[in-house]
Amino acid sequence: MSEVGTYDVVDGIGVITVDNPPVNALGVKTRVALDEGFRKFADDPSVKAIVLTCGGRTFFAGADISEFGKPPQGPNLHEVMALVENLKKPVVAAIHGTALGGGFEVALVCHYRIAVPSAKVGLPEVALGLLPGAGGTQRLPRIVGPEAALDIMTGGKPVGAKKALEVGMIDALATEGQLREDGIAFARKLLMEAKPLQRVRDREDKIADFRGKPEFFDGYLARNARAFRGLKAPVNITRAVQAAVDLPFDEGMKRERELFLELVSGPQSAALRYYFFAERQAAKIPDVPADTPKLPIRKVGVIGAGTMGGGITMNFLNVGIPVTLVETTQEALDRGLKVIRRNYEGSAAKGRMTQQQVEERMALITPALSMDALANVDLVIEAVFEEMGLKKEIFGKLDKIVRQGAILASNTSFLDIDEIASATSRPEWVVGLHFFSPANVMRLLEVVRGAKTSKEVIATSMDLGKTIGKVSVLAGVCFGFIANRVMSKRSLAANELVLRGPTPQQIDKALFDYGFAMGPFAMTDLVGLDVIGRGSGERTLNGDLVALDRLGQKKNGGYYDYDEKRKASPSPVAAKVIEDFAAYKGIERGLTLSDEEIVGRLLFPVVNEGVKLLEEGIALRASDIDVALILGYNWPAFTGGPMHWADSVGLQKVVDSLRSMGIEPAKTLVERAQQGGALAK
Ligand code: T1G
Repeated sequence: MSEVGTYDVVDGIGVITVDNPPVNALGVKTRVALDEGFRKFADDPSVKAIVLTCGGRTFFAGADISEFGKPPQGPNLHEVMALVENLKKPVVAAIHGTALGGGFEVALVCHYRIAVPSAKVGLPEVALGLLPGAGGTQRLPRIVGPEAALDIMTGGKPVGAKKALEVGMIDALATEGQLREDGIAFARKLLMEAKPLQRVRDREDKIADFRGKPEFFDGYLARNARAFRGLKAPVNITRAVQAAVDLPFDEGMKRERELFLELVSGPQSAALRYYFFAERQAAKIPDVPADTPKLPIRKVGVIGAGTMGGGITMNFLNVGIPVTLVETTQEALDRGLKVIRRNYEGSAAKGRMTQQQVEERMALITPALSMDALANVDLVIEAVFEEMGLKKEIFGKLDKIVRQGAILASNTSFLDIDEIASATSRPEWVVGLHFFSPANVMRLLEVVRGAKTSKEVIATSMDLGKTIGKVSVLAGVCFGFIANRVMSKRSLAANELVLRGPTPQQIDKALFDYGFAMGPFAMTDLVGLDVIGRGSGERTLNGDLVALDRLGQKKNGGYYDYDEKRKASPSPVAAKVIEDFAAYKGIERGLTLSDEEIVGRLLFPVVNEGVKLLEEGIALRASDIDVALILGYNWPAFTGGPMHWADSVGLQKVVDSLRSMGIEPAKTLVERAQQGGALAK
């Protein structure tokens, strides 16, 4: 008897309801419930049609990802789906919440699909390094056509119900709050119309024109080469859809299975499935229970309308939270407001929002020239120049102005939160909220916990990330917290290595081929050598280039030369500067390394610093470091992040390489290597 399925009959309509929290994943309990329910109604002559629906917050949200890699249990999903698809009675999927992955694939074996307007449907398996392996690549093209199907599956984004109706993913919209009744009514209407039943698998009209046209699929991959770079799943999805078009259904299903098994057994999917849970694990703070009270954040104050302050402000405007934006001069305020408006107008120009939404968001800003305007906000985020004296002065004033019970946060990217808190009488209300530039885009929010920060403030700050569409990662107080601290080791290693022989382009190419969007030298040229800084007074390689007025892409080139279209080419000038600086440092040149060795030289020190963060208690767990770097620095997610990647490389190899570079491996790293253990479970 199923623990999570209920089956009732309403005037000849069988209703199967599955309620398996938290998201009705298609784990063994859910599959048993489906198998039981459909067998029961298949054999019951009084049942003329069936409605499939779910309890709780959502229709099936996909296969149970935690079951992957474990021995299969209970009825096989494909068998249950075949049972449904071959019923001689109409089956209606009644969808709410997010019918994703295997969840939407189950809906595709039903004869019809209805959904409430707030529902979303989709096939996001690509985010797990997979393809829809329960027939999605074979059925979706049959109802929306191969072009739309490819975009839906390689993009992986959920599709809102209204759009889903337009493209044919669903057949009708239900009314919010009466999905079950509408499902029954829809089924009853089918019986009255007595239309012949058609299985999705038998529909050919949308795919016939693409049969025997490999050039369409090759062209799709060529057009998306940049977006799909390094990724296996989008390629396999494309080939599976090509099979759907060219092969009889059952053969297409076999091809889908082959392409799925290739992915599910590969390192990219293992890394992305690991990362799926890592993102959710980051929300769990051992000494701050999930039921810790969270403070309502209804009004926010932001101090500083520069690049960071403006980006931070937009996060709150985007979710309807008003912001009082404080600057010291009207000119600075106007400049900040102009940048925010320009960002929104840009989105509107791309059709991502309406002009009305632009105005609505801008109207949520209250510009102010005095911090007195922050007296009644729930949260203040300071985003001024990175100078401790200035920050302490501001927090001292905030302490006198802002109501008790408000959170006082600093967006500082490396300064000591405890020292900032010491400027107030309420250190338990002080926390770091470290956004990453561009703050309205990057999804990482480092929540920096001061020695006295209260648990309520931590709980509220962690939850705030989710509210504004980010992932919060808790960090302790140290220079650079998590992401900046570990990634500074990559910059250091790159600047060291380039003096020994490998060129900026060799180093950048090695990291580009590893999966980064660009390497450290191309990034420095993009950001600007003057912005990256000349170091604290001593002569640096960067400083020598800046001294030649080589500021990067924006002026005279930097590590590369640029043509008028900003196309980079190796720079003889930069090469000379590098040689001279190496001579000044007394460093011998002529080292030649393979790409793999370059990657190790730059990234193993990052792993080592990550282990030190764990030893110092700055990061709670290795997977938090992976989340921080993937979301804060675009570390390629298909590697799982530095710590998961180090496990896949082998910790002993990391230890040996560090030693060959003259870097002392962290104690825990050496121990784990000796034990044959792992850093990130
Ligand atoms: N399997 C197992 N656990 C899952 C899960 C899943 N598919 N989805 C969510 N959870 C857990 C999650 O770990 C968390 O647990 C809790 O549910 C709430 O999730 C054959 C092969 C549905 C939009 O990719 O996108 O089907 O931390 O915090 O923000 O072709 O979860 O509470 O212990 O994310 O409201 C395809 C993945 C699978 C959907 C809800 N499906 N899930 O978001 O809550 S592969 C997906 C999501 C597949 C088939 C293929 C989101 C959500 P805990 P949450 P949320």
